[in-house]
Amino acid sequence: MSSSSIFTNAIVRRPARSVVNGLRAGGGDDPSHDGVVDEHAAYCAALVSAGLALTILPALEAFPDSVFVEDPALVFTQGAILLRPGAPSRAGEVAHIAPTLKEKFETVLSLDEGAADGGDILTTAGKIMVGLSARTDRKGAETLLRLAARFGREVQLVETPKDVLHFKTDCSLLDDETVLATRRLCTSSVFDGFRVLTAPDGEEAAANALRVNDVVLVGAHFVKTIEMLDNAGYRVVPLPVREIGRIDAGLSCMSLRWRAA
Ligand code: CIR
Repeated sequence: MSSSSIFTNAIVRRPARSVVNGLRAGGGDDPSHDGVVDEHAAYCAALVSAGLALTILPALEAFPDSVFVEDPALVFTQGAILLRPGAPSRAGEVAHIAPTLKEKFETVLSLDEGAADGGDILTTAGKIMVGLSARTDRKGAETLLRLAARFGREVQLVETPKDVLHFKTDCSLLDDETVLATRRLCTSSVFDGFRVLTAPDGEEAAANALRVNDVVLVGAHFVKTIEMLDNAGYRVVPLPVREIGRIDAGLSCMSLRWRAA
């Protein structure tokens, strides 16, 4: 199996009632709280079925977007980095995830300058790609580059397409050699050296899939993407994402995943 897709552990956080007020770029209806709870439960069950040991953190009412634990931190086998989310309403989430990371990892570093969201960080087998976006600025990305070097990891700065929330809104890793990406992202040379499967037109949001061990979690209503991945030989687990999709989220953002040493 691809080294970049092997995970043993994950952290998730229960959705707060306030999740209905989660940030969204394009406006639109609130998600239903019950719907998000159901989608989150299905997601947690899928991670457990894929073989992960889950740590489930309690809901944080003061932080509507805190269910998206991917954004305040970056984790690896060797340690963790506390980030600085670019949305002011999310900055306080870092202090709430820090104690758990300090319990789980011997080394926990902190980004002390700039801004960076985990949603902009794609960890591949060879390097960590950091997308500059409205949430991740150059200062944050360059600081991250220096911190990741302390874990022996190389960082490549890349551009997130304009008006796209996060770099990983538009891509996910399917295995060490292959990414699933939107057409608008792969027109740049960002994935040179990778095999690229393009999300079918109209299913751009499916690009935020999640490869975990031997399965790929994909939004259940992205039927063309599921067929494409199925035909390419991946074992797809379809999951409901319509409610979290209303607040600009997909499948990577609800967990922090790593392979224990
Ligand atoms: C936000 O705008 O921050 C949330 N509503 C969505 C965050 C999604 N995070 C992710 O994909 N890593």
